[in-house]
Amino acid sequence: MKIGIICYPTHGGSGVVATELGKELAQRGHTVHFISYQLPFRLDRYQQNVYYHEVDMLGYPLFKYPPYTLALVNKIAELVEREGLDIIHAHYAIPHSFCAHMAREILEDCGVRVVTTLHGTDITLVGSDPSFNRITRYSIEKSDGVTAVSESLCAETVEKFGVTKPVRPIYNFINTRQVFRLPGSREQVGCPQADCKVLVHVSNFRPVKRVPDVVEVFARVRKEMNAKLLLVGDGVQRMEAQETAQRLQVQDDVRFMGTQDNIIPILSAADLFLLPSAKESFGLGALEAMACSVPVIASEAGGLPEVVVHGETGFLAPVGDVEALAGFALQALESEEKLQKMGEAARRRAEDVFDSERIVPQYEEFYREVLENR
Ligand code: GMT
Repeated sequence: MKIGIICYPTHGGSGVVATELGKELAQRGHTVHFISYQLPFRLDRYQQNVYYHEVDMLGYPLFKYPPYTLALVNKIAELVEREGLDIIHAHYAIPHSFCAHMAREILEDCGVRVVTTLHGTDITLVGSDPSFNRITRYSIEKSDGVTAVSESLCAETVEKFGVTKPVRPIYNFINTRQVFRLPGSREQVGCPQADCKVLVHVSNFRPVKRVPDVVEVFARVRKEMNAKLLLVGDGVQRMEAQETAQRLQVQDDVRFMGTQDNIIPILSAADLFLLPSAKESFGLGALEAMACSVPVIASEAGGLPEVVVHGETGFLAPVGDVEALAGFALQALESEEKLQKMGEAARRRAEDVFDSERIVPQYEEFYREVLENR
């Protein structure tokens, strides 16, 4: 198949999933054309069957807001025509799915099919806002196929938008042959002592991630044992997290590592991964941690209970309940044996349920169904 993938190029989960999907599809012999405003950061080396098309933008003083979406529509239409794309796969409803529909409108009867994958915030935050609500609903209803990254997000989409279009759950995935716990990582992150526990959080530090809660949980753990917290990422909650660390007097044990392209060595140094989000359609960071044999302490939000099995691969607690989250963290850290057992269960779940070998064929099958219904 010839597939066009429209995605965000940044460190967010939707862009990562879109890029990894494109690379996996290309390996399976499909031709994949990525369309974005910048080279997706995971597209860092040449791969056969993979092409990248940057959206060209004319800057002009008249434009207070440069009309990126119009340039994107133009680029999609151009590519569908020139490359004869079978599928445009839009990751994130706003604006990618809408732009795909507009491009098809321009081309008239070109036969290209539009598949939209919903990632979470496009439904729970952005798409639900009155400023985008109608075009989000339109984009879903007009798609030839719609997927969402968890059962929870499928249900929320139907509930929030009242759409009649079926939404197929296809979980996020990870290539467990490429992602696994790397030896020697404790030394690399500067925590070589075996008695020092390492807790890790990775996110974009937006309010939905509740980064100060991460610090609150850590401070309770730190009271009981020698431990370090590695915070990976950056965003609006950084200051608040720093202030929380100062207030709770754990600042010397909290390290702000900034945004990182490769988090595997950091995850490989972790004893626990913390993800206390207010909302989370899936929680790709949690899956990445699990692939590195790290148990996850997370909130019960959204799709997280579909990823983390409470008491087996980690623990889940209500959103904002830092006491409960800390209690579970301490429970997991109780003994080396328990920690190792949970880490192994986490890795097994990543392999058995979320491996790319299991999930990518579901997308291929979905494309075929959509093309057959032409
Ligand atoms: O988590 C973010 O804020 C980034 C966002 C994105 O769209 O890049 O992540 C969403 O998509 C990821 C990939 O499908 C999911 O793993 C995240 O759970 C989801 N984030 C939220 O629902 C808050």
